[in-house]
Formats: sequence, structure tokens, C-alpha cells
Amino acid sequence: MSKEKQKTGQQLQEIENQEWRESLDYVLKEQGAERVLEILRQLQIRAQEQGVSIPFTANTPYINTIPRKQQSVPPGNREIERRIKSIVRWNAMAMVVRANRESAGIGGHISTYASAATLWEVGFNHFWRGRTDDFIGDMVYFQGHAAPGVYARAFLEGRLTEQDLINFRRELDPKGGLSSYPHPYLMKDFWEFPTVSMGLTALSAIYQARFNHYLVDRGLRKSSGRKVWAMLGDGEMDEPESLGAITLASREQLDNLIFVINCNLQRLDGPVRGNGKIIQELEAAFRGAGWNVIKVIWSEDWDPLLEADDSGKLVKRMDEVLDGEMQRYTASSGEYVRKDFFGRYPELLELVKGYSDEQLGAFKRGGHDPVKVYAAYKAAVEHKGTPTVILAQTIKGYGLGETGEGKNITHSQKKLNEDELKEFRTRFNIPISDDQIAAAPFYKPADDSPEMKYLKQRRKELGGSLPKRFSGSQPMACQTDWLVKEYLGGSGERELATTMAFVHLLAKLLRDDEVGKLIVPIVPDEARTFGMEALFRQAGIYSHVGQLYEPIDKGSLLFYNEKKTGAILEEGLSEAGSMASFIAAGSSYSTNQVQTIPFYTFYSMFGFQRVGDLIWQACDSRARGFLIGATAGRTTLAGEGLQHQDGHSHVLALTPTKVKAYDPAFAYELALIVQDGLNRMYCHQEDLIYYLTVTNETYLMPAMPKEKGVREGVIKGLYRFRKSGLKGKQARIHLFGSGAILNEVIKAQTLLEEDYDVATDVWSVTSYKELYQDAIEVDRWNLLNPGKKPRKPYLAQVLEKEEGVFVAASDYMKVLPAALAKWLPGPIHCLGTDGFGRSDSRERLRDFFEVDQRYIALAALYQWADRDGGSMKVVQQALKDFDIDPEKLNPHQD
Ligand SMILES: Cc1ncc(C[n+]2csc(CCOP(=O)(O)OP(=O)(O)O)c2C)c(N)n1
Ligand SMILES: [Mg+2]
Repeated sequence: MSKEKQKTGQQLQEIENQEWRESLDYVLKEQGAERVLEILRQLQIRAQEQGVSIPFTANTPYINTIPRKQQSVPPGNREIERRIKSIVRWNAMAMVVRANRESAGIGGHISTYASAATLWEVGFNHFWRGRTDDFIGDMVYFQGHAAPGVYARAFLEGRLTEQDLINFRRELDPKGGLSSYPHPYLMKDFWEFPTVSMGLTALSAIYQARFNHYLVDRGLRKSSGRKVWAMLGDGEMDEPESLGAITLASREQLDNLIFVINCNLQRLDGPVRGNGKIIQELEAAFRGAGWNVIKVIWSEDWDPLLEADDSGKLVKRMDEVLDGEMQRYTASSGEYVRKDFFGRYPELLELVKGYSDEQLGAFKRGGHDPVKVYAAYKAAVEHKGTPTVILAQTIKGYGLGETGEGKNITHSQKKLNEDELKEFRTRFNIPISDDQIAAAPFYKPADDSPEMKYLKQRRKELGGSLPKRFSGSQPMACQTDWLVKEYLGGSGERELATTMAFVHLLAKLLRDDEVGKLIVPIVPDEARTFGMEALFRQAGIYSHVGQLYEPIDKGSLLFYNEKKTGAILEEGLSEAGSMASFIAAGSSYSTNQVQTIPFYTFYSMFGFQRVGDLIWQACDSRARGFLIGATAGRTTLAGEGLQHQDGHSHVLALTPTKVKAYDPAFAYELALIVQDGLNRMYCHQEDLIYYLTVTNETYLMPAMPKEKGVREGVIKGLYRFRKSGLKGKQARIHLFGSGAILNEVIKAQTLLEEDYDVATDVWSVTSYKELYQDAIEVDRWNLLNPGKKPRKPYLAQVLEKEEGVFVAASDYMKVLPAALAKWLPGPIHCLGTDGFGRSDSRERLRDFFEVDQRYIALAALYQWADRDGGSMKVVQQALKDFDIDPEKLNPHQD
């Protein structure tokens, strides 16, 4: 085809395109959007019938979702708001710069808040409502490393002093300081939600919004219209947890939830999607998941161009430009933008011919335009039926000019020199003179200035300052003896597992008139494994829409009973989601003023190991509740093998200090521990989490021994369960046992006494962690109080009069008892289950891991021979008696 002909072909196509567009405009004008959609549907069907395959796209064009014509107009004074924003920007920047001058390497981030400032200020001035007597307030999750922006605003609002800002990231300063990131644990009256572990915010916010519905559906709170806002980063969305629960949010119709994703197109190292478009990628994911997606890509500057874009080339160019290129335009001149962006098509050059290079270079992104942002927020809060995500395009390091704007290094930039400070000051018009500028002083206008009056008035009208964390809900009664009484007498002839005892106790709590309604059982698709299905009927499985189908097992007693007032959060296969629910329920005493009591029951292997960071976050959130690690114990969970058998969660549970960790053996221990947890967390209002491992091995549950101190010992971690049965002899051997392994220890006692005639005492260790924490605290006190009468750890007090040797056996790693060696009156040998699990029977597993009665007795005889006058000959004989092969596989290595 000749060039000439090709050209006419193209021209004809152009004319055709133009005609179709004009027809659409006409229909839209005359008959409205519905009619346009109908015609498009008809055309789609027609094309498909004729064999034109239509590629799937979940995307809309790369333009703002809300066209100018449909934008709501922001109320208020735009100019004053701009000035306030500039001052907050300045102070946020100055606090990082000054902190790093004071102490190089102290860290902090300037460029993240710089990109988010408009997104946040529109929220602060118009949308985010504080808590008042009449309204519970909105919940706002602030992007963690943009915290300086929140501090800088709190400074203007008079909530923080200049000294506080000076001490940003220097919390240990005698004058106090501000924590690097949002940590309720460290600033308990200020931050509500910890957010800086990337990925957990989106997840937590979704489950929080769902929990807010749950409280209303269960009649624990009145519907209030409160919203949950999650302010997120675009890089952060790469964390699997960020997108992992978005279908739950739409399924649950969480129109109380709004995500605002600050798409500055960059993360720490460089572009989020240099070769693609993060906004389009996220749009497709969220639209696919059923969310309402609002894109805020371009500022008002672009509106006239878009409206004059008759050729459609501008939208085409916007669609094809890569994020990597957009980032480059940030740092380029207007001349370059004209050439590279608009120059791609002659129609575009024509379109912008009336604009100077300077004007083109200054065209803003949507996320920096308060009018566009306001319109998006307004539409989001008014939207019904699904959650909303706002995808706002911004520039990372906005306002940092040559030094940082859009540069790949900008995330880590913490210092500005004098010239850079001057430039920043001038750009944002901060009244600081040249001779003061070097010190980067904070700036606060006078109290009677229009800015301060406006800012305070806005917050007053919106219900006061935010973020603000509240504490103090109605404490529960401490009198809980009714709960434990029946477990103290043992199970008689009936064999029970600790899991069964726990479920029994939970059912009892749920039935109670006082606390029953506050109990929140949480389970990730394992209720049947734990024998919890009886609770389905009793408490119901929570479902916002009730049960719309007749369950297949309706006729059975334990049918799958979904209902709107159901108490159980059956989270399906999501341990991370379940933990997010745990946090929402566990911190509800503060966030909702309703003290709910979560019992999250899970496969113990998939607890601390799988969702350790969320447990850490739960502590940071000051959440309270019970974590129940079921099917626990490396050798007690038979058959399941390597990736199911947990022999180390108690080691991991050592890490968060606010977690109390127990490995109870018997029903009365379990009941007393739960009682203690209820008292301390819900009556005395202590911010603790109780972790209990329970197992599925059934055995007779004994009655609680009558001796003094047993109750206390159960809670403090150790008590004598059974004294030696040998008349007139004092025990030379002391066996420590925990969880299901305590039974092996008891059998070993019989072996040692009957076959070897060595007096042996059995001790139940319910918590190595409790004993350890108490001991190190006492050690510390003694160290800091030389010359005073030394204190004794509980462990040493209880064992004060004991002599001989010690052997500890548990279903967990040996390091747990080994950590106590220093405070014991005699040597200890530790048996435990270091290594990878195997699928086999309990008996074989306990032989393999060397924690059965034979190994316990052998270790005791060895210790006794080695350190306390026993004989090695006896040990050699025992090895034979017990049929133990010294060459057997080493479970720690094989
Ligand atoms: C789980 C986790 N990994 C790493 C980090 C360190 N980190 C903090 S911010 C950040 C980059 C975030 O990029 P983005 O979400 O796009 O935020 P922006 O600063 O661009 O707004 C990284 C890697 C973290 N806080 N959490
Ligand atoms: Mg980013």
C-alpha cells in the first residue's frame, strides 16, 4: 500500500472514531449514563456474537474516576487550609532534619509525609471525626513512617510541645520524646493503631471494620456511622497481607471502610512499578474483588486539556505512559515534559500550544489537589454497599525540589542544607528569615492568627483532636470462682484432653449471663479438629447476612449455624485474618468502649511461627485476650509430622514480654490459668495476652493436690504435684514435667521408685516463661541493690529445701528448662523435642525424641550417678532394661 493511501486510511479511521465519540456524547447528554451503558452492553454482545473476542479488562482509563462536572465543591477556606498544610509540612520536615543533626543516624522520613500531606490535611479538615459523648469517632490508620506529619499537626493543635518535637525519636530523653512510628504501647494516650509493619495495616483495618459491624449486629454497640480509614503506601501493597483480605471486605459489605493509597509510585529503593502502572494494577485487583475504586490521578490543571481532548490522544497517552516515566517527569523541566509526554502525538502538542513550558512543568498530580481529594473522600463516605479504595497519584518528596522530589534516594533523605531549607521555606511561604533558617526552627503562628483559629475550629466541629487513644471501659467482676470450681475435683473415671476441658470451659463462659455476650471465640477453620462444633449451635457463627441457605446438616444437633447475632468468628483458612480479628476484639475496650474477650483457638504450629508479627502488633495495640494453641506438642500431636508438630511455640512466646505462656497438663491448671487471665486482663485491666497450649491426648484429669501453694504455683509456673511415695526418704531426684509429658514424668517416678528405689518428686511446670521472667527480674533487682538483703526468685524459694538432681521433660525445646539452671539448687538435665517432627504414633514419637518415661528415668539415674552419689553401673543396666539403643538416630539432627 502506498504511503499516501495508508494516510487516507488512517484519516478515515480518525473520522470514524470521532463520529462514534460524538454519538456517545450526544446520547449521554440527551439520555444519561444508564443509556450509554446499555448501548455499550449491546455493542459488546453484538461484537461477541460476530466472533470478536473482547479482552478482559478490570481497568478503566487512566483518568480520574470523578469527572470535573460531578465533583462536589469543598467547603471552607482553601487558602487558609493551604497555609496550614504548608506549616505542617515545614514542621514535619524540620523535626526530622533536627533530630538527625542532633544525633546522626537517628533516622526518620521526610519524603513520605511530603507526598501525603494533602491526603491527610483534607481528612483532618473535613472528614475524620473525633470521639465525643455522642459519637464514638472514626478510626484512622496512619501510614507509619509518615508519623512526623501527625506530630507536626498535633503541635499546631497544641497537643504536643516544641520540646516534644525536638525529641522526636529520642524517647529515652529525660524530657520525654516521640516514638518513631505509631506505637500505642509507647504513646498510649496518642496512637490507636500500630501501622509500621508494612502489610498489617490493610489487613487489620479490614477486620476492624468487620468487627465494628459484628458489635452492632450482636447488639453490643449502636450503629453509629463511624468509618475506618486506612492511609496506605503503594509499595506497601506488595505485602501479601495487604491484598490478602480484600475479598472479605466486599463480601462483608464493609461500606464503613475506606482505603486511601498514596501512589507516589515509589517505595524505598526505587519505583514501585517502573515498567508498569501501579494504580492500574491496584484498580484491577480491587475492582475484581468488588470494591468501589476511585482514582485521583490528575489535578484540576489537566481538566481543560481532558475536556478539549477530542482526538482521545491525551487519554491514550496517559494510559500508555509508564510509572518510571512519570517519575522522570517529576524531576524534569517543562520543556522535557512537552517534548516527551505531549510530543508523542501531534494532536497533543497542538492541545498544549497555549501553555508555557513552566506551566506544563507545574501541572500537579491528583493527590496534591485538595479539590480532587475532597471530591473523592466525599464520594467515598457517601458510597453504600461496598468498601472504597482511593488511588491517589502523588510525588514522593513533594516540595523537596531538586534534592529529593521524585528521586530514588528520597525515601532515606534526612538532611537538608541551608540552601535547601531556604528553598523549601520559600516554596511554602513559611515566615522564617534567612538568618534564622539554618537552625530549621519550628513555626507556629500566633493563637489568634487566622490559621490557628481555623484549624482549631475545624477540629472542634469534627469532634476534637485525632489520633487519640482512650483507655478504660467497664471492668468485669473479679469474682470468677464459679468458673473453675468444677475442674478442681478432676474428671473421675472420664478421660479428657486439655482441649476438651478448654472447650467445656469456653462453653460455660459463653452461657454466663454476665460475661457470655462479651466472649468472642475466633477460629480459623479448625473448630471440628478441636471438638468445638458444639459451640456452633450454642453460640452461632457470625454472619452479617445471617444464613441465606438451608445448611446440609440442618437436621443434626451440631449443624453449621450461621446467624447475624452469632458470636463465633469462623475466619476460614486465615490465621493472619484471625489474628487481625483478635486484635480488633482485644483492643475493643479502648477503640469501642466495649470490653470484649477474644479466645482465638488455632493449630499451635500456625500461631507464633506463622503470625508472630501480628502477635507482636497485638501487644503494641495493647490488645488483651487468650491465644489458645491447640493440637500442641511435638510428640503429642500424633501422625501429622514435620510441618504440624509444634515443639517450639513456647520458645517463640518468650519474645513478647506482655505474653504469658502456659503449657498446662491438667484441667484444673487450665481453669485456674484462664481465671487468672480473666481477673488480670478484664477486672484489673492489665494489658496482657495469655497463651495456653492444649493438646488432644486424652487421659484422666486428676484433682488439684490439696497442699498449700498449689494454686499459686499453677499461676507462677511451678508446684509439687506428687511427693515421693517411698516412706521416710527425702527425694534425691526431682522431675519437672509439663503439658501431656507430665504423664510420662509421673510414670518415670513410679519406675524410679519401684524398680530403682530412688525417692523421686514430681513437679508440674506450667510455665517456664513465668519462672524465667520472675528470676531475671529478681536478678536485676539484686544487681541494682548491692548490700541489701538479696531477693529470691519464686523458683528458688519453692525449691529451697530440696536436694539432689533435677530432670525436666516437656514437649518443647530443651532451652526452656535450660534457661532456669542458674537458679536451681542442683544440676539439671533437660529433655525436649528439638528437631523436625515425624508422622507416627505418640509412643514412637516420644521414643524418637527421647521424652518418654524411659528416657526420663534414664536421665534421672545418670544425673544421680554423675552428681549425687548414684552409680553408673545402674545407668548402664537401665539402658538395657529400657531397651534403648545408644546408636539410635539423633532427633535433633536427623
Ligand atoms: C514489613 C516491613 N518491611 C520493611 C519495612 C521498611 N520500610 C518502611 S517504609 C518502606 C517503603 C514503603 O514504601 P511505600 O509503601 O510506597 O510508602 P511511601 O514512603 O512511598 O509512601 C519500607 C521498605 C517495614 N516498615 N515493614
Ligand atoms: Mg510509595
